[in-house]
Amino acid sequence: SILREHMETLTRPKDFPTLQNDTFLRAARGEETEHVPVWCMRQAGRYLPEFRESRAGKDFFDTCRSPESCCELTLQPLRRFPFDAAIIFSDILVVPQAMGMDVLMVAGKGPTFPDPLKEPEDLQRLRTAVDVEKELGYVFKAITLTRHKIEGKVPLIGFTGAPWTLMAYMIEGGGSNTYSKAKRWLYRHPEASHMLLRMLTDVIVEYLLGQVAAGAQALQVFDSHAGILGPVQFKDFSLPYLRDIARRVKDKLKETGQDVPMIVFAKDAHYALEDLSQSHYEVVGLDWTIDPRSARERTGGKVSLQGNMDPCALYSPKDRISEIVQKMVEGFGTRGYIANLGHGLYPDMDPENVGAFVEAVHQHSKLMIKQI
Ligand code: 1CP
Repeated sequence: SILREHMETLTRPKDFPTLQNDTFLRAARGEETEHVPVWCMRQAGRYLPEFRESRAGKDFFDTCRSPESCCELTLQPLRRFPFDAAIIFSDILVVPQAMGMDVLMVAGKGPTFPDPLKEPEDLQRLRTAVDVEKELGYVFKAITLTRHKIEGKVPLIGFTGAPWTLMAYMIEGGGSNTYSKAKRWLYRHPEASHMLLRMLTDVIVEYLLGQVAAGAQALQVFDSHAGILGPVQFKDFSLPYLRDIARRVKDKLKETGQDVPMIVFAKDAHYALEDLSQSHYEVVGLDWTIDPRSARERTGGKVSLQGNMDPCALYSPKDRISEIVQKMVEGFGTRGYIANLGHGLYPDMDPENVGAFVEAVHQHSKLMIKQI
């Protein structure tokens, strides 16, 4: 273990402050903890008045390109709530930007691609060899700065969009109800679709490795639009790339003795739970449409689970939130479990209820662990 400590010193990139609360990392690896760790997707978001103030009048992607702003926005929720992890403020759409596409944030509409991919010929507009350090170095800087400023309080999570989810945005040009333009590619242009998914996968692997080198202590892959695919298309157009990402990132990290837990969150893809639990990710994130006990059964103790309270449950009174949390924690069990919502917080949510959620997870899980 002295050797192990020595190895850790050698590979520690930038002399970061010592981690004080590693509950989230231990739960990700299925180890024992004193309480169930908790964080929220979109915890750095518009439900916080200080977030709205910091973001006011500034372009969204300009904010993403400012390491100081990203650091401040990442830290804001930690000042209010005893979350067990932080997620770097950024967006999944910085990857299509790095590949040469324009993406604007339009107020009231969300992210918009003025010139989306329409036909396979349009793939020629994408950069073939993306210099990830040059195009996305601002994210790496934000991570390094935040890892220092977090002062070892909790681990810092890096993230990316999954290939299918990013492909969907690049073809749709923004959010969509049906994703029929992107799905049209899958049926009509399967080879071009696979080519695009491979291009995205290559950039994503480099991007995640860069995030770890910069200081990210865990990685989450968001396949937010997995649910629009059925089981057959998911197996063909998403799962192989999700697996490839985890395999390649882990193999590369192993070369330098590093090991960072990876989380896959394929929203609304519970038809793929068995497959996802055998895809080299330590943690499978769950949306709220699946029952905790059945998720445990179907993943057979192979992975840790993360989730999955309906975000809208935060509209309940606080005592009701506590009851809902207790049921959820009982359903998942306290080992190999990271509490979270089944998707991100909404802008109209009451920060006090977010606090009640975090407190309920800690309180109920501490009691349950003592009773074991
Ligand atoms: O001005 C604003 O603040 C706009 C709201 C916002 C925020 C706070 C957007 C626009 N992005 C973000 C930050 C963000 N995006 C984070 C930060 C860290 C945190 O969670 O605290 C993360 C992890 C993301 C990831 C992201 N962006 C996803 C995956 C997660 C998910 O919600 O499924 C997706 C799909 C996006 C695209 C995106 N960015 C923003 C919006 C409104 C959307 C969704 C658009 C749509 O599909 O309609």
